[in-house]
Amino acid sequence: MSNYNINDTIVTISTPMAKSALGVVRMSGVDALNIASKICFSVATDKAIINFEHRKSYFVNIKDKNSSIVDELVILVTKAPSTFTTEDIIEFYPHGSLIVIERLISLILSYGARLANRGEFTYRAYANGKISISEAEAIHDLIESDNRLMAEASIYKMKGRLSREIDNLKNTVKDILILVEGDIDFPDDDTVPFSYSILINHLESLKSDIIKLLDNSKTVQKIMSGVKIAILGKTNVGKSSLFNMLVSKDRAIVSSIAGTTRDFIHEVFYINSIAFYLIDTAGFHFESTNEIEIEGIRRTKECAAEADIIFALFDRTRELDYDDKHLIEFLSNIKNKQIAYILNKQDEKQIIDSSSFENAIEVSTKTEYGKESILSFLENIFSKSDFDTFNKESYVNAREKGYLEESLHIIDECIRQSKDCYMLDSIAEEIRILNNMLFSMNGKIEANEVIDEIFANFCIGK
Ligand SMILES: Nc1nc2c(ncn2[C@@H]2O[C@H](COP(=O)(O)OP(=O)(O)OP(=O)(O)O)[C@@H](O)[C@H]2O)c(=O)[nH]1
Ligand SMILES: [Mg+2]
Repeated sequence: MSNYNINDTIVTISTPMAKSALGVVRMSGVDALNIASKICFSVATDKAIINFEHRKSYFVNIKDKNSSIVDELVILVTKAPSTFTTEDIIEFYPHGSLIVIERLISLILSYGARLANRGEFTYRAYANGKISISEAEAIHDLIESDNRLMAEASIYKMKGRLSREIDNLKNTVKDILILVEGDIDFPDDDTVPFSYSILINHLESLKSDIIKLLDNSKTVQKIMSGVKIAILGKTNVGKSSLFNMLVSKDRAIVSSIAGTTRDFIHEVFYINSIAFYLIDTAGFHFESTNEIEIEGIRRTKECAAEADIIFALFDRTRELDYDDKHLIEFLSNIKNKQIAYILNKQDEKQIIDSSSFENAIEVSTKTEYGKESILSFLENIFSKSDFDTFNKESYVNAREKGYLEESLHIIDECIRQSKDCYMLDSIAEEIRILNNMLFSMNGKIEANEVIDEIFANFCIGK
C-alpha cells in the first residue's frame, strides 16, 4: 500500500458486491472529472457534462463507447481539495444490479482509472495529510463496530478526539525541548530559567498525563467493547433457562434431561446501550468419562477464562453436591473477574440457604423473580465516573499503546538522568526520540509494513 502510486485515478464499488436497490461506486484522482465528462450525459439535454461544480449532484445517463446506456443515475461531485482524499471525487449511485455496476466500473477503467485496493481511499486521505494514521484506524473501527457505543467512541476518535490529546503531549514535549536546548545554546540567558528540578517537574507532569490517557483509554475500551458474561453451573441448574430469560428469547434448548447444552450459545443484549455478550455453556460435570462432555467442559473453562463476568448458577432445591462444590473451588482460583452467585428455582421448596453465598442473587427463571436484581447488578458494573470518562476521552489501540508505553520508558530515563544532573546534551537527545515517538504514533512517520498492515484490514471501497 505504501508503495502505491497516489497520482493516478482509482475506482471501485463501496457497497457490498451483492444485488441491492442501489450501489455506490467511487472514483478519486486527477483524472476523475475528465473521465466523468466522457461517460456522463445530462438526462435533460442528452449532452455530455463538461464542467462539473463542487458539491453538486447531477442526474445523468452513463453511456459506454457505443453510446449504449449503462444506467440512469445520480452522481455527486466534490472537487479537490475539500474532499475526503483531497482529490477530485465522483460518487455514482447506480441501480444495485451487479451487471450494471460491473459495466460502470469497466467503462471507467477503460478510460484509464485503476481498480482501488482495500482502504486505498482512506490511505490517500492519510497520505495527502487530510487525516492522521490514528484517525484512519478509527474509521476502520467504526466500520467494524458491532454495538452503538463502539460506533460512538470510534466516531469521536475519527473526529480527532485522540489526536488532540496527542497534540497536547507533543506541545509539552516541545516546551521541554525548548527549555533544555535553550540552556544548552544560551546558558547565560535567564529568560527561560532552567534548573534540573524544573525539568523534572515538567517530565513528571508529562508522565502523569500519559498514564492518565492510558487509564482513560482502558475505561473507554471496556465500555465500548461490551461485557462478556459466561453462565457456569452443573447440569440442569437452569443455565439455558437463565440465558433465555436475559436475552428475552427462547433461544437455547431447555429440558429436564441433564447435559442438554453441549456447546456454547452466544447472544447479545443491551442495558443503557452497553452490549452484554452472554454465553450459555455445557454443564460443569467434573468426573465425566464421556468424550463429548469432557470437550464441553474444556470449552466451558476456556469460556470462563475469556469472560469479564461469571454467573455461577446453583439449583436451590437440591443440596450442593460434588459438582457444585468443585465449581465453587474452581471459581475461588479465578482472579480479576467479577463473579455473581445466583441461586435458581426460587419458586420451589428451598433447600440451600442464600446465606451460604456472599451477595447471592435469588432468582426463578420460571416466574422471572429476581430478573431485575440481575439487571441492576449489570447496570452497576460501570460507575457514573466511568461514563463521564467515556463521554470525554478516547481510546488507544495496541499500536498506539505501544508508543505510549515506550514514551513512558524514555521519560523515566530522562528523569533518572536529570536527577543525576547528566549533561543536557544527553537528555536533549532522549527528548528528541520522545518527540519522534509521539509523531510516529499519530503523524506521518511510520514504517511501511505498519502502514500496509493497517490498510490491508480495510474494506474495499473505503
Ligand atoms: N421450578 C423451576 N424449574 C426450573 C427453573 N429454571 C429451570 N428449571 C427447569 O430445570 C430444568 C433444566 O433447565 P435448563 O435450563 O435446561 O438447565 P441447564 O443448566 O441449561 O441444563 P444443561 O444444559 O443440561 O446443563 C428444566 O426442566 C427447566 O424447566 C426455575 O426457576 N424453577
Ligand atoms: Mg443448558
